[in-house]
Amino acid sequence: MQVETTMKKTIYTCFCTDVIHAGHLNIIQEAQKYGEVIAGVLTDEAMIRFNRFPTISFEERMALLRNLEGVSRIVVQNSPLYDEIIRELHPEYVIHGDNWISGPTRAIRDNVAALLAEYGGQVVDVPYTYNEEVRRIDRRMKERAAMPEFRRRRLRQLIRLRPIVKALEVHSGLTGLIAEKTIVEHNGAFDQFDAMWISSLCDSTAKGKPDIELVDMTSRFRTINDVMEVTTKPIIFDGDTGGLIEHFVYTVRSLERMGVSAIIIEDKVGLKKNSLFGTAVEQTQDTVEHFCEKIRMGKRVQLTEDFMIIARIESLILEQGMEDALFRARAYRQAGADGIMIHSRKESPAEIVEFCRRFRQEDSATPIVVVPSSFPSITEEELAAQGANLVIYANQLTRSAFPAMEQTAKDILKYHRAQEVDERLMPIKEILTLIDAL
Ligand code: SPV
Ligand code: MG
Repeated sequence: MQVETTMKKTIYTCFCTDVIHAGHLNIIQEAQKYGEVIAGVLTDEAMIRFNRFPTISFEERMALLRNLEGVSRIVVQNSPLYDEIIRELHPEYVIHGDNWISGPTRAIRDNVAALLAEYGGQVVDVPYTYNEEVRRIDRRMKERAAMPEFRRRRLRQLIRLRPIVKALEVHSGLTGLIAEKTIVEHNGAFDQFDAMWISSLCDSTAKGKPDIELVDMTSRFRTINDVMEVTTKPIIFDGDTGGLIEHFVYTVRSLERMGVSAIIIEDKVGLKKNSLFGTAVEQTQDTVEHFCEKIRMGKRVQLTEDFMIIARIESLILEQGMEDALFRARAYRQAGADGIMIHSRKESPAEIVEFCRRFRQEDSATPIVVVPSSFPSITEEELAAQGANLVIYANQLTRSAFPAMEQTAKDILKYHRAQEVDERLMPIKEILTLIDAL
C-alpha cells in the first residue's frame, strides 16, 4: 500500500517591532497561504544596526510573537542579513512588506532573494500596509523612544551592546535629523550613528561665538531641546569645565531631567579655550582634588542610575605627560566618574593608543571615550581593539557644511545668479519634504 505524504512548505518572516499592528497581521495572514509560518525576532544587537532602538526587551518582543495566531514557531535572528537563518531553516519562501524594496534595506532583500534562488525558494513582497492606525503606532513608537526615561538610559545600554558606540556632533534640529536618520549599507553591513554629541565648539560656532563658555546654559539647553524634538538617540552633552561646583550640580539635575544620557566635563579652570589650540593659548588645568570634588558633587545630586558623568583629561593637550593623564584617570574614577575621556591634538593616534592600553591594564571596565579630530586615520575597529568604548566625531558636520555654504555664497557673487550652483544643491522638492509632518 502506498502512503501519501504531503510535506508542508515553510515560510519565514522576520520582525523588528515593539508593537504588532494591522500590517504585521496582514503579513502573517498572507504567509499562511504559503505554508507553515516561522517568525524570527531580531536580537537587540542586530536591530540597532539599522533600526530604532527597541523600547521593550528582547524577551518581551519574543512574547509578542509567541502569542500571535498563525505563527507556528519562533526563532532568533542574530543579524540583519538572513544568511544564517536561511541556511538553518531552508524555507521555501521569505515574506516581507514591500517597503524593503527601496532604501538601505534593499540590500537585505537582494541578499535574501539570492540565497533562496540557490535552491528554488522565493521572496514574497506584500504591499506595505500604510493606513492611519499604522502611521499612528509608528509615531507613538518614535515618541516613546524619545521620552526622557527611555532616551537617558540608552547610552549605557549601547555601551554594553556595541563594540564601540559612535556619536556624531549635532547643534540643531537639522543636524539632529542627519544623526538620527542616516543609515548606510556597505558590503552587506549596516551602520548608523548610535548617539549625538552636543559640542561646545560647534554649538558656539553655529551662533558665531568663540568656544569659551560664552554661550550660556540657557542657550545650550535650548539647542538640546531643538535636537530632542526631532530625534530619539541618546545625547552626550559637552559641559566644558562644568563651571563652579555650586552651578554644576544644577546642570546635572537639569540634564538628567531632560533625558540627556551623559555630561563630559574637562579638567580645566578659568577662561576655557578650545583644546585644539593646545598650549598656543593660556589654559589652566584644574587640580586633581578640586576636579574630583566636582565629580563627587555631581554624582551626589544625580537621581537615576542612568545618567553618566564622564571626566575629560586634558593632560596630553596641555603637555603634562602620560603619567599625569593616567594618575588623573585613576583619581577621577575613584571620585565616581562613570567614564574617562582622553583627548589629544597630535596627528598620530599613538598617545591615545598608549593611554587606552595602559588604562585597560589596570581597569577593564570603565568606559573610555575618544575624539579623533586631529588623528582621523584611526578606525573604529582599531579604537575598539585598544579598549575604547565611545568615539565622538566632534565637529565634522560643521566643518563640512561651512565650506559648502561659503562656496555657494562666493559663486552667486561671482556669476550674479544662482544657476552655477544649482546643480549641486538639494532639489527644492526634497527640502520641502525633508521634514516629516506630524
Ligand atoms: C567640542 O567639540 O567642543 C570639544 C571637542 O570639546 S574639541 O573641540 O576637540 O575640544
Ligand atoms: Mg568643547
